[in-house]
Amino acid sequence: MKCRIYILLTAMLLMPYAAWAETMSSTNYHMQLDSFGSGARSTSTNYSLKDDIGVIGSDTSTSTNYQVNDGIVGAFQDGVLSASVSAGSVDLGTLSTITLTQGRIEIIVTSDAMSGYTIRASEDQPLSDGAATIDAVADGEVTIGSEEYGLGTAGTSGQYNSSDVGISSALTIIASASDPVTSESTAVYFKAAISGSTTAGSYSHIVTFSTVSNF
Ligand SMILES: [Ca+2]
Repeated sequence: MKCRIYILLTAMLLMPYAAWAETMSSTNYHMQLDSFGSGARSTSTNYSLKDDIGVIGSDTSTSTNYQVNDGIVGAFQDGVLSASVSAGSVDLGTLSTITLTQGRIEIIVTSDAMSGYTIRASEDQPLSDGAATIDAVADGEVTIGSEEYGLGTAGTSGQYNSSDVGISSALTIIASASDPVTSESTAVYFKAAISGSTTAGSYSHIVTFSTVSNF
C-alpha cells in the first residue's frame, strides 16, 4: 500500500492587547504610555501623536541571551514572525510489515517575540483511503509490525524528540520556544508502520502546521 501526506503551513502573528497599569488622561488628553523625557501616544480632539523624544537609551539592545526594546516606542514595536516548510508533501511510498517508513520535513521559524513561538499540528482527517484508515499511534512509539502512524521531531524546540505522537483534528503542540529565535529549525518525521491485517490501499491526508508567536 502507498502513503502520501500533504503539508500545509500557516504562520499567524498575534499581537497582544497591552494592558498597562497606568495611563494618564484628563478632559483634554489621553496618554496611553508615559515615560521620562517627552513623547508617547497622545491624543486629544485635535491631534494624535506617537512620539519618543528625549528618552535616554531608546533603542534595541541584544546579546546572546536577551533582547531589549527600550523606550516608549519599543512598547509598540511591530513583531516579526516568519515560518517556512521544506516540502509541500511527503511520499512515504509503499508501507511494509517489516520496516518503519519515515519521511522528513523541516520547518524554519524566525520570531522576535520575547516569549518565543509555538507550532501546532492538526489533520483534516485520519490517514485514509476511503473508509479505511491507518491508526494514529497511541503508545508513544510507531512500532514495526503494528498499524501505527504519527510524527516525531528533532531540534531544540521539538516536543517529540524522544517519542511519537498521533496527529488528530485537535491542535497538538509539536514545537515550542520561550525566547526569540532566528531561523530555528524543527525537523518533523512522519512515521508509519502496518500490520498484516492493514487494508491495502492508497492512503493520504492533509497535515497543517500552525505557527504563532507567544505573548
Ligand atoms: Ca507502538
